[in-house]
Amino acid sequence: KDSSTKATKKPSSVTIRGQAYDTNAAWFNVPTNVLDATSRKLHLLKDHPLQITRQVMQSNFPAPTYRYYDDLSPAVTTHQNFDSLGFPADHPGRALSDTYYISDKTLLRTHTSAHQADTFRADESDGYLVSADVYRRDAIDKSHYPVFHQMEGARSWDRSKVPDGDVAAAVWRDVEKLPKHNIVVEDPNPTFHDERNPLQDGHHSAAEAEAIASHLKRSLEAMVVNVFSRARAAALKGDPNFVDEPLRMRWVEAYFPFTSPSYELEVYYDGDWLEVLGCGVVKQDIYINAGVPNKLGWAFGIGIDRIAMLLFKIPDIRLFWSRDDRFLSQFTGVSDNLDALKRFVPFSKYPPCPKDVSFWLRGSTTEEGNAQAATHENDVMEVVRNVAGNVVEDVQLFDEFTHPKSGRKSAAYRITYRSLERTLTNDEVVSLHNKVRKALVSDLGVELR
Ligand code: FA5
Ligand code: MG
Repeated sequence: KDSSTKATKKPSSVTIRGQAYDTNAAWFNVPTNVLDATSRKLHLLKDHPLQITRQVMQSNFPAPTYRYYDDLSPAVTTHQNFDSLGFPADHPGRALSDTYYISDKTLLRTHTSAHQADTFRADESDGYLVSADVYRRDAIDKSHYPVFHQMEGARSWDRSKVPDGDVAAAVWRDVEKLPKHNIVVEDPNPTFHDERNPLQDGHHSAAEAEAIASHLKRSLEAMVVNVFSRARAAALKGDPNFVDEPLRMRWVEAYFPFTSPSYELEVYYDGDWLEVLGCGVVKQDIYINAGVPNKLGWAFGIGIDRIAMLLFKIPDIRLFWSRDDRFLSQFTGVSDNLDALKRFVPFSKYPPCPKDVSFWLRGSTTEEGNAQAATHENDVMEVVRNVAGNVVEDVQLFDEFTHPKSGRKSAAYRITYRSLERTLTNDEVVSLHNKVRKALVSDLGVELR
């Protein structure tokens, strides 16, 4: 079952945020560097760009309507992360190749939605925001790191507390109170669609879904407009070459097991549409299972790192984890004065050092006919990360073929080594790369070519 690396010595228990968890050898796949990240809490660290970005985003969802939860532990149950949200048993997100497991019952949350059901059950306010670190086994490049941060927001209305029981009218009154903006947002699709993006029949009337979706979209547009006006002000202050273009946003249809209808919001950035958040009308079963069947409303989830990279123009996601003063000192004082926000000034870039490695993959059966897990790309990523840490900038699969006679598969990867903090010597990179090659053999059972 376990296709993850052997490099991780499997402890019988691990401690996360002061709480001990028993591991299970067949499931445990959390490398030390990822485990160490669980204690960093970058989104709470004063004057850290992720903390500043969280603050800017939160200011658009004010108390007391919204209550904030910023310090929930990342160790959650598979029930919280998947089952409570209606993920099917065979959903790919549950695989060991995609998710960090502590045991068959406990994992590192892959999204802040893991707290939806519990928060709906416990929270008596109209809305909430959960900001937290989330964990995914993933590719390695300048915008992907195994740990990132999300903010989840939800807003509910209680049927039993709305005058005349007319929820749609009550929601529209709340839409009127939202901040206005004058940006034309592209939104070509209907609010719901029978096949592609259905209304929850039997739970919501068309009028209710329309009202809730409008409140959802107007609230999120207002936040993005606010974030980008701060980003624009920072750019105008610091960058003489800044091209001042109007903000463009568009809504697209989406799918999540726990919302319907569902949407994603995209922002036009650097010549391309960039997905910034997913959202939708909360599946009524989640409220029902949480013991609050009279509630109905919306939820969203947004990536904080991605927004912080746009806000400060930070070029590499690894920088958030830096303890280098040349990085951290650039944000001093901003937590207490958001108007002092300015763009990040990159320090000199050290040269990249690319090295290639190619190997025969482990097959799905051994010669003895034993079933064996095939090598997953995320396993390769993790072996490289375990050996090279944050000195690896990018890992790209650049060649793949199957031998016509033996049927064996070969893969070739280009690993780009580059430190954010100093120039690496060639000897140092050669020695690191040799360690990576050895670890690929010992941990994944591949055969080097
Ligand atoms: C989710 O995680 C859903 N839980 C969002 C949601 C919440 C939908 C509530 C409906 C209701 P998704 O995997 O698309 O969805 O991630 C949401 C956002 O997190 C993305 O839009 C993006 O901004 C950010 N994100 C996702 N993956 C990464 C990554 N590898 N690196 C940085 N940001 C990421
Ligand atoms: Mg998405």
